Amino acid sequence: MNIRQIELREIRLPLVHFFETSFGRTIERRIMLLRVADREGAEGWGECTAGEGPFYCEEWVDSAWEVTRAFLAQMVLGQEVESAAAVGALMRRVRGNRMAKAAIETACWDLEAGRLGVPLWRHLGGVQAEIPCGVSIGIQDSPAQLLEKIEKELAAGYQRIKIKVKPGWDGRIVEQVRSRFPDIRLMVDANSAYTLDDAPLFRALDEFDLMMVEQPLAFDDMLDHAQLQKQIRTPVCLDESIRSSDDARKAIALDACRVVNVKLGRVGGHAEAGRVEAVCREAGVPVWCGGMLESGVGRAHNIAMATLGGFTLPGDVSASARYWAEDIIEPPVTVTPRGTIAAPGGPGIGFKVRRDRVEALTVRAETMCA
Ligand code: OSB
Ligand code: MG
Repeated sequence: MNIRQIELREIRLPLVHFFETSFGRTIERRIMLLRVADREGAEGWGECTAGEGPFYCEEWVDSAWEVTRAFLAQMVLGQEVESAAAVGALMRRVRGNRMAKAAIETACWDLEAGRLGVPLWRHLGGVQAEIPCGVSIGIQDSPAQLLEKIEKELAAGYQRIKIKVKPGWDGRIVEQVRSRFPDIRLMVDANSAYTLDDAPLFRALDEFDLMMVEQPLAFDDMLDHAQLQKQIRTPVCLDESIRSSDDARKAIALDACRVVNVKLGRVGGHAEAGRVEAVCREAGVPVWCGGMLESGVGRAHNIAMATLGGFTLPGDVSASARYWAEDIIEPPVTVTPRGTIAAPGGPGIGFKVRRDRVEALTVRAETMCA
């Protein structure tokens, strides 16, 4: 593989409904898309999952754009590598910035699978032709609104409900949801909104039979999560804290988590995501695919990753229509009545990028060549 051209685009895409977490509310996404092309003109698409501000992690759209333009693109352009699996190593000198790196790396995987004429999910070693899906429901303006949303998602077939929590929107909300829906698969995600001082809250949540509690404590912590896990029955799931397969290995060794949320951007791309999956699978720790409010391109990459064997729990990858009035891929991602997404049969990511729509949504673009 030899990448000759990298094209960056920022698009603006308004969400159908605002999405609120403990770190803020998103109404419109700013998304960096990335297209790679080789000498023969084969192309691949990636999406940077950095958000509008450095709140989920240190990266955001503008930092990703800048580090790609000033450093990462030059490290990859014109370099002969054996396969997409080797692209990550070309960018090793740059520390962190994994979401920016993943945009390039995942685009290269799409290009490679496309050139081979095989679906990306098969090329990655995926074994599940259909993946189980859940939904992540943000903090709402009222409990009634939350209950209504849950009702609607269950009717659509989704296999598990995740609700966002934050101080003031936690114990009593979970209690209301559980009493209205006694038997559903339910979990909460705190996005690092608590400290060990809040252990009593999490002990109280044990009573509601949650599948797991996701990232309750600091984004860069493992020791306190291990302390918390000792005090509660509900499994702790780590999201923000797991940036590599080494992190996964250490978190498991510490018993800081019993479930892992894998996000392509957070770990730097498909190769590392595969290593996280392998470490967890070998340790008997189930994983699932997280989401970052992706457009169709990122969503398609998530679907491919989630077909790996260790992804045994329903993830946060759901239908395009839950986020966008009109997606940038064709066809949009849809969910079956049994709450699954079928892995696509076409080559590469298996969805066609709608160039006309991307063009219409673009607010800036930059192309770099070898
Ligand atoms: O913590 O999983 C998270 C969205 C933005 C930032 C962080 C998270 C999320 C989600 C949404 O939970 C998942 C999705 O539906 O894409
Ligand atoms: Mg999370």
